[in-house]
Amino acid sequence: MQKLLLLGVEAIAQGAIDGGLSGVYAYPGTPSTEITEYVQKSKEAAEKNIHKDWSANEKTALEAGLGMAYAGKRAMVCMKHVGLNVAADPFINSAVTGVNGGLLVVVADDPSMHSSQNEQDSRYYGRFAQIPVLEPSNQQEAYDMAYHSFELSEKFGLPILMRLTTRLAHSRTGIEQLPVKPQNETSLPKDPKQFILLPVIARRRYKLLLEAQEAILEAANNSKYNKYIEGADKSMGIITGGIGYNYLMENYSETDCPYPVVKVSQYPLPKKHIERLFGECEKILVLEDGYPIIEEIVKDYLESCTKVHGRLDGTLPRDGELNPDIVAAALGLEVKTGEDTPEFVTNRPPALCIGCSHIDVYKALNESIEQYGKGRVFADIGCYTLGALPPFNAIDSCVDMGASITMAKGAADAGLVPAACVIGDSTFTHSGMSGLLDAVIEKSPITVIISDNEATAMTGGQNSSAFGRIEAICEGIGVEKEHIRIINPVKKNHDELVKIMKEELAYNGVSVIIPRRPCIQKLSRDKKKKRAAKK
Ligand SMILES: Cc1ncc(C[n+]2csc(CCOP(=O)(O)OP(=O)(O)O)c2C)c(N)n1
Ligand code: SF4
Repeated sequence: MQKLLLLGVEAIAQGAIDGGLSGVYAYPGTPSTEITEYVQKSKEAAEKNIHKDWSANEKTALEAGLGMAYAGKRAMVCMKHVGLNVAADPFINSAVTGVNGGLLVVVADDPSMHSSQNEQDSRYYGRFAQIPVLEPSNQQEAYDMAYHSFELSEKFGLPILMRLTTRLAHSRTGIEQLPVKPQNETSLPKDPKQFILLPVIARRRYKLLLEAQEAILEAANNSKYNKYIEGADKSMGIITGGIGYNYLMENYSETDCPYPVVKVSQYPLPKKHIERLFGECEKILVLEDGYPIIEEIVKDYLESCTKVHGRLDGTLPRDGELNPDIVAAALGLEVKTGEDTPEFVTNRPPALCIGCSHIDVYKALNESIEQYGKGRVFADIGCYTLGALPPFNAIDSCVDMGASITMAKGAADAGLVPAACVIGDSTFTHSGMSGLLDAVIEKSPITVIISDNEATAMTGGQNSSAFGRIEAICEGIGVEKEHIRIINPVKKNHDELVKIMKEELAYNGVSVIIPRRPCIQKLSRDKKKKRAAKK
């Protein structure tokens, strides 16, 4: 079989395609976005008619993936870690319904928060849902796991969670492909009631999930991804998972690791290997990227708590991602520092692009709202979050997708009137719409600015589900037509935009202002694509 040079995320996409995928459902989010983009660009996926359009948010993506798995086909759902909070309801319930065709949920975590609001660890969600969790330690494993995950899912009749972290997602290596499998035929679940989670059925389904736990643990004990690796020096044993294993091996690239190692890449924890390690070694070092979940579990279920070292006792930093140097320090090895960074390499703070439409929106907003005083602009997540930085200093919050409208409503309820909020077009259809409905029902005095650049710009300019629909959605939700104001935010319209903003801030009810101008980066990328297509 040929070797392909792939990023970790691309390896997952190719593994899923080769493993019989019928549909990918996703909402973009770094570092997971390229899984879906790879399927979107794949000729093979197009020939096989694999579903690959973006979903409005992670919850709708997961539910659609579950629907495909209900119909007997193999589906993959992809998101970044915080997306799993949005999809948590169907995710946890999908472990109770179970699946018919295989369902793989891929979640990319971002320890050190390179492009995220937190560094939550999705392995907790897998444990919470009580389903098997896969965590690749390299790109080949990512490919193999995606390929085989559908069989595992169909064997247990449960969704499978695959968790990876940024460095694995975004580094590249050669991948050996496996023979391509056909897609499943459409079929109905054997138990026609299993997807109807009425309490009487849900209780029965939940018992089945609990009964499956022993077999799921046995599968982890015997998984080819989990290993006990012999080592002569028993003064220490090492438990490591995912990319932590890669970093460990990097420290012993010229010699064998002298300590016994348990490599964990399929959860629940392979108790068999861990008990052996505890029996043989004087102390235990846990190396894991993300939260100290392995460390917590082994401390809980094995007696000799004092011999476990890791993030919880300060042997490794409590937060941030792992790297080979942190691992070296924990192993007591010399930390080899690289060359000093040359002076001309300086940190470049993120900034809105010159010519970005959000700039004109913030210039007008700052001028319009000044008379009411500070602290009343609730924003959301997207390029426009950079309005928090100088020279704009225009926003006062950014919490999670959709929180701008709802927080403005709550602040207005508390008497902060007027309250304004800024949200992007993609974020609006992701999770802003339902908050707008709350505000309309209570006629809250808020001014909603949907800064529409006709793209999901922050994650690379993917199509936005809001495209061409925003004013119709707002009207449908019940915003009064005369308080839906649309304007092109360019310099020559600055005074007009300020006038509109002042009028709507003074209105005692819900108003929506839609400054609409395409993202210039997306525009220039689209132009290039068109030119290339003409050649
Ligand atoms: C729950 C969740 N899913 C995905 C993301 C990743 N993400 C951050 S901003 C954004 C979209 C922003 O698009 P839009 O609202 O249109 O604003 P723009 O960047 O175009 O200005 C996405 C997908 C996230 N932070 N949280
Ligand atoms: S990518 Fe687009 S939306 Fe983001 S800052 Fe640049 S121009 Fe603005």
